[in-house]
Amino acid sequence: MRRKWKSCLFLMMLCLVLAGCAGQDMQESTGQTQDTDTVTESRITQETETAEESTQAMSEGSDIPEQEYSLAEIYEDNFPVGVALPGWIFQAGAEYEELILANFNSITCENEMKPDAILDREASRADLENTYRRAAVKFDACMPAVEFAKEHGLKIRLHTLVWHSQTPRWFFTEDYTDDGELVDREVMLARMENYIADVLTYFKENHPGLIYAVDVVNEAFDSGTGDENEVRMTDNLWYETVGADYYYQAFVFARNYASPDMKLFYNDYGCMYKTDRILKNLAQAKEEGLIDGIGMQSHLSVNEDIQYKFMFAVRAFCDAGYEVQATELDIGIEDTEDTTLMRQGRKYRSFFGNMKKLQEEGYAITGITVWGLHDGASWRGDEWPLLFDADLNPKKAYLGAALDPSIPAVE
Ligand code: 9MR
Repeated sequence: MRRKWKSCLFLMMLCLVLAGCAGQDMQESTGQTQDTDTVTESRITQETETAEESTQAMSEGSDIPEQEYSLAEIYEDNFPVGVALPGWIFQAGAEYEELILANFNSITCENEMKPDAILDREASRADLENTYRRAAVKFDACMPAVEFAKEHGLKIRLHTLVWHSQTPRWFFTEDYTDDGELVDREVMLARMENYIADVLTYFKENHPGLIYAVDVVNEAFDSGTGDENEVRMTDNLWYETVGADYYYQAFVFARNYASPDMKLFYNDYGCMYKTDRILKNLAQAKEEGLIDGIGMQSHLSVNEDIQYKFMFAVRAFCDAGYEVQATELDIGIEDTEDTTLMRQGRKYRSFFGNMKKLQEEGYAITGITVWGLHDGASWRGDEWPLLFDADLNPKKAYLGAALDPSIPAVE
């Protein structure tokens, strides 16, 4: 994988050198800046700013910076480095594929393994007698990701089985219609069990070894919704049909049907602000051996305290016996001034650097996944939160994640 990337880079560099001035003329006539072109074509090169950085980054006799990284390789002794990908990206062309394969060894489907992608409404409604307790499922939406991962030896995080969002209302009703009457606890527990069983069994039997982590439950705890333990009560049909223990029941079923190499995760946002609540609510499942890890989504902003507050939560979860994965990392900024991009780079450096350090100290950190490949494809596109810009150019965020010396650590 790396060799392919290197030879591709070499070819691109050769072309650029040969193209020389002609290339520059063309840039002017097409209105593109040289900076954009150079970085775009070399993809994994870096914008250099100071003489010192230039000396370090330039290859001899060429003005093409030769900084080359693979995040997966940098952290290969620590944890997998993943990226969330939408389905369309597998048809988006070779440059996307190259970039993914050069940097990541794990992927998460951004939407295609969620219940609204897997549940088959037509098939469920067509055969209600047989599907009343076991809704039909289909896996066509996630197939491009599954095939891509298998072809290139990547692993997949399965996101997600039980979530109040992106789970259609019809799944909770008597006749699988949007406005039907909600079923009772017993029926919904059966549907939950069968859904979890069918999804996990499908991957276990058809793609053994592919799924290494499963977000069994997503975002179940929220303050101020009315539940005494701060289980999310509002806008949550799982809570409404099954009750406050729905997340616990999901882990019971998941453990029953998962293969031993599928680690079972509770995944949530804002984990550093609700560490105690998460630990308290998961205690029973943990005690019973039903859960392996906590997925800290890590949708952060450049103003948040990563080094102390976030890492404190990581240590607290690990100390309580959980694995920790950062499952949806992105770090938003408010503008794209150079100084802001540098701050973002430093935050990424802090995030990756501290996670690596803790892992090396023995904390069970078992993955970092960024939530999207580039700013143009991010759910927070107006906050430029990712490692690559919309033209796939590496940002200072990327250099920070790669622990490049041009991005000073936050001390
Ligand atoms: O990135 C996902 C976006 O494409 C979807 O429109 C959105 C719909 O709910 O879900 C986004 O992913 C979410 C993830 O599944 C759970 N944590 C929050 C993520 C961002 O909203």
